[in-house]
Amino acid sequence: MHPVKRTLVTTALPYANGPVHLGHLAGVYLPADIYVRYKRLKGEDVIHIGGSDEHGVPITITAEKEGISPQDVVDRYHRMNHDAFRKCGISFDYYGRTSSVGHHETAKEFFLEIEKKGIFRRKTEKQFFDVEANRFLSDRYVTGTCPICGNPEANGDQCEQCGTHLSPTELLNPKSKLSNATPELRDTMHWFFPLGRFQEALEEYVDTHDSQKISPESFEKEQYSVWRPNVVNYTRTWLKQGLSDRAITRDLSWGIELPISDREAQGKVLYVWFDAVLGYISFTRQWAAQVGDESLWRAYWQDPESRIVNFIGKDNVVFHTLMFPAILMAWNEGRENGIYNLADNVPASEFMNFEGRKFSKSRNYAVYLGEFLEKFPADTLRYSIAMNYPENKDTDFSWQDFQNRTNGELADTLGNFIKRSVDFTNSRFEGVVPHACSDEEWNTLGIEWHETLGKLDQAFEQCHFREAVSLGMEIARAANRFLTESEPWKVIKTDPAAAARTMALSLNLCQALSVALYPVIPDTAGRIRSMLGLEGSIEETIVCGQSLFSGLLSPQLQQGHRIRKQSEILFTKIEDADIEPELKKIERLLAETEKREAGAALERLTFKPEISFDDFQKVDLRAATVLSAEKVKKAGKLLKLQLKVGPETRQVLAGVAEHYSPEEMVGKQVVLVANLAERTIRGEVSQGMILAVEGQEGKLFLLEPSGNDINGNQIQ
Ligand code: B3M
Ligand code: ZN
Repeated sequence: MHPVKRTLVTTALPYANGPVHLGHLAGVYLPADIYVRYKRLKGEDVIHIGGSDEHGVPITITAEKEGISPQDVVDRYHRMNHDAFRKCGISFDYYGRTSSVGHHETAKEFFLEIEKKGIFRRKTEKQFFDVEANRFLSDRYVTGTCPICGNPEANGDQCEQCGTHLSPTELLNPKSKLSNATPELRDTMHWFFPLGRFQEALEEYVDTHDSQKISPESFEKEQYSVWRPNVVNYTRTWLKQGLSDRAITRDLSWGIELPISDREAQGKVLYVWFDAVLGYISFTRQWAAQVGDESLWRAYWQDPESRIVNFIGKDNVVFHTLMFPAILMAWNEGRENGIYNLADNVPASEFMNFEGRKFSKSRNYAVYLGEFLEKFPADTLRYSIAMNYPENKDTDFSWQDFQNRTNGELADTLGNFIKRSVDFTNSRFEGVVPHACSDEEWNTLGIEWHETLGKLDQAFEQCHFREAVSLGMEIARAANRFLTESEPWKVIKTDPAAAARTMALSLNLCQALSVALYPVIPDTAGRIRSMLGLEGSIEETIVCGQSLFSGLLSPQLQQGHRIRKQSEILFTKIEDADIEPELKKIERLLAETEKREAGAALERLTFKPEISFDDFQKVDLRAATVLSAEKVKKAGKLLKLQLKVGPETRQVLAGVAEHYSPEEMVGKQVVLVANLAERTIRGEVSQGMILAVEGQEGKLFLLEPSGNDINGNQIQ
């Protein structure tokens, strides 16, 4: 690989609106930490920058719910998450906060620069306004009935029941979450970032990271900058649809105020995603100030030979591959210096599920990192999770797997080997390395060091963390096998020199393992070193420009080196009784979910309040015939129907695409609610509604009146 001058690793900034759980750890923070620790071991210049995302509507909603200030909310979760990461050994060089003054300054600087260049567009749009609360409502503050599935508690941006993305104006019976009042539509002006203006430049940027587009000649050089297929695909889907203007301001009081005095800017803040991605920059600046070299951050962001890697989850892809790069392009435009680099790689993970189900904060179906670490050591978790790293498909964390890996792989294989090596050397060789190992002997252990090292390097560099950690564990297995098969406890009676050779090689293997497994189990690696009587921690041994990894190629412990007298148990086995309460908890949560679902079913049996005959008479139901049907773009559940109703043709959008194909629909007779006020969904007009009934597992059945010549007739 061509040498990289320096690497800046960033991790997605978790919202300071709740505790991070194991899913977050698995997708973003652990892989990033493994990656930076590996780079440090290699003596490379690398920094890891992360922090809390402290703006956004969910935070203000939490604050209002609890009757505290948004600052209180973010203070609580920033501290909690930072602590949990520390306990888990996630080694940030800097962990910042987007509510910090420094971050606000950076974000304002970017806004002003882009504003000054005239790149933003100002547009007036209609938005819901809560008259009682006297403020505009962002999407999340509006709730109402989903026009697709009828869920009465859909959010203004999405219906949780059917998953459809909505805009608040599409909701039926919209209500303000603040006052429960019906909001009214009012004009409001916002700043828009014209993503489309950067379409071509972004396409070129993506091309340079797409394995399909990189020329074979440069592939060797670029292979570590190739994006994963999921990252390229998500990004291309957006590019194909054509990029449009994105509003980057919101009518809110919590966030970064616009740094201009125009009247229209009053009461507005930057959209959370616009400021959050800039957090990577402001935190690097804060880090530089902290290490006493104010301008050092530029080396990581603006030296073309530096490399940036953004670790994120799959739901954050386009913000990092389109939005953030476009913001940087806007900044860079027309500049001679102070030009920012774009990310070289964006390793986005899939999701890790928990006992077969998705982690869900709202249902409290999660294991929070801080809580976990109160019961079990960080390294056992880091190891299990690394072995379940959701690199290119969703994976699953289960307590059983955690117990098996801890007991079988960490305790029985690794821990046992280290302890046996140290104990036997202490009892039979007075605690000193009893033999000078040669490179030849090192190469008779059944481990192809050169090959293994090459593979390890590749695996780490390409973020194949499961493979990298497995390779490390392979060394432990080989070591364990070597010691067991050499039987020094027997051989010592007849051939003490052979036993001495075995023990010297074993101790050297312990040292090699402390290096190879350091990225994933750093605390254990340090404990192995100290048992081996090695001075200083691994971190202290690291020298910039020198690879500790290449030390694996030959034995490092000299004959006569004294190890520590006492060994220790590296991993305590996990008993069934230890995980039993956790399994019980899952059972309870699942039972609660079932109960909730049963409750919802019962609710379905409850009839709506009585109406008068006159009320019913107001509804105009008609027999209609489907003339044509087609799918609606970006709305997987919708079919656009043309209906014949007597002399008229009506267009109706119906949420039945998952139950009926367009072909099946054509020719059907259906029941149309003909006098329902017209509305617009996904930019398409819907003039009425057709009736259906729900069956098992949400399956929909259309009401199909049968009879000859009934088209257009009233249903009574
Ligand atoms: N806070 C979303 C999330 O936690 C967001 C990431 C920001 S990265 C700049 O999923
Ligand atoms: Zn819905």
